Amino acid sequence: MTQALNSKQIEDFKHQGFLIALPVFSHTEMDQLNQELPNILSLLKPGESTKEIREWHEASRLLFDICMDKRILDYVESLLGADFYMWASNFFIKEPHSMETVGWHQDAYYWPLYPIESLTVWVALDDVDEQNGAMRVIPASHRQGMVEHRRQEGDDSVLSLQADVSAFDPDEAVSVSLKRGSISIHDDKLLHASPGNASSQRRAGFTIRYSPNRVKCNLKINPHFRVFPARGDMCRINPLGEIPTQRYGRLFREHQSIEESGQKREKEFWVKKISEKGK
Ligand SMILES: O=C(O)CCC(=O)C(=O)O
Repeated sequence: MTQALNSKQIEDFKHQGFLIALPVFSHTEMDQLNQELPNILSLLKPGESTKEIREWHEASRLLFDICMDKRILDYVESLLGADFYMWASNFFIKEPHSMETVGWHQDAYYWPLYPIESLTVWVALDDVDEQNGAMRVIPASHRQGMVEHRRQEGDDSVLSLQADVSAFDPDEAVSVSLKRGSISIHDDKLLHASPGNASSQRRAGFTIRYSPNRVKCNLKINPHFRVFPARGDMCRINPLGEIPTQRYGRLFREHQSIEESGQKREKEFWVKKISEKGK
């Protein structure tokens, strides 16, 4: 098994639920990627925002190759073990002076995946810090299990289904500062959020999600779910995706919104709770 992370980093991830500042891409590679990014963004239709760029690794070889970069997979293998797949990617781009935030949440609340064992790699396309709206995380919050999420309207968050802030202390949050080309990794139960970008510097991140092969998607909730085996055995319990051949491409499928998926997932949690009580 590949051990790109040392045993202290693996322990830290288990205890804190995240790792930061892991080097991956060189400055030259980042310059190249940022130079090519407009070719992807130009595929958005009028009225669509960068949030709509979801799972375009299924249509764009440029993005697919980032998701399957050996250096990233080596880190992920240290945490998930020898058999895992990649299944999602999206951009979180905050332009200068953009007040859009991401409310407190746990990724697993939105994903119809069982068991809850997935993780996210956040690739920094820019230098990211408190000034331009870096992600904030609550260390070790993944160990307290799932927190109730509630609908919250009327703030600047791109997510309206947000974690109940009475269940944790937002003042314990730490900022995930990253140099461009480096990555952070977070557990799917870690509470995280991000503030607006009041600075004059762009804050762009590309997130990639990975799961062990034993993790199965409820296709009734997400019928578009496609996996790309990354390491080890072929994943046989989820539908396989097709590797894209064109360098820049987009999906035209009707995505279920993240909110919609969260609502269905919320119902599932609810049903589970009732059935647990009934035991
Ligand atoms: O980049 C951000 O601001 C939030 C990212 C996020 O919520 C995630 O990667 O799950």
